[in-house]
Amino acid sequence: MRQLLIVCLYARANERRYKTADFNQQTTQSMSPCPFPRRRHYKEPCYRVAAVGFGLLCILLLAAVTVLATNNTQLQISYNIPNDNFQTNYSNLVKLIDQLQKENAALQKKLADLAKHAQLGWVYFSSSLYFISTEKKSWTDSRQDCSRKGADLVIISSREEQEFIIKQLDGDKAWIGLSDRSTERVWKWVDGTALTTAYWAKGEPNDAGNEEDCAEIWSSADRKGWNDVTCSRKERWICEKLDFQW
Ligand code: MMA
Ligand code: CA
Repeated sequence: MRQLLIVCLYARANERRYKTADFNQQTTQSMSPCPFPRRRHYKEPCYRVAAVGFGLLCILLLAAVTVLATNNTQLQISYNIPNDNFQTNYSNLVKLIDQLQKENAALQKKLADLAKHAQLGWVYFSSSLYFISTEKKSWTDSRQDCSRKGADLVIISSREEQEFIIKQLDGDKAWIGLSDRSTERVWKWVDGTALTTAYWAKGEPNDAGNEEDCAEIWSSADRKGWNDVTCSRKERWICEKLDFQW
């Protein structure tokens, strides 16, 4: 039905074109006959024209589809992006960038914090920051100073940490966060934990004069290790900030 309509319109259009051409030439001649005869007879040739047109259109479409498909494949190959995962990969990248920006900001903050501590004399070792005073105070006043600095007196929990502190002290001595003030001979760290592994100097703790309840660390060549002394004695002290993680 539709094909028939197209054929008719085509035939009529040709007929009209012929008539117009004749008028423009101002001729009195009779109009040229339409190459497509009216009714019945034009049906077959017009059909053929339509079929050829349709065929050409098909070829054109096929060529277009082929070109587009080839281009798409080339695009995928050159960017190496699997088409199905493109959206997922993109949103994963966005998430990753966001995460990296946050991590970078946190790291910048840590670095600034570390720089500030270093400027004030703190030293970093194995996830902790250490401050060794030049001043001398009683054990309690020393502990208070550490607290003001956001720390506490040092808790020594490994041979490496012991060696590190001895090295830092360079022959001198200083308070550590250990005492038996609450119960005699029961040594406790400032965080409330019991003493398990001790690094006492030879012959210590001796509670000389029955009044030595606070611990200090010696670093001299001949006497290395901890010693118990009178808590009111004025000594240098060591503060520790735990868990300074990178
Ligand atoms: C000695 C020794 C220690 C004691 C101090 C007190 C130098 O070391 O007896 O055990 O604590 O003296 O000054
Ligand atoms: Ca002692």
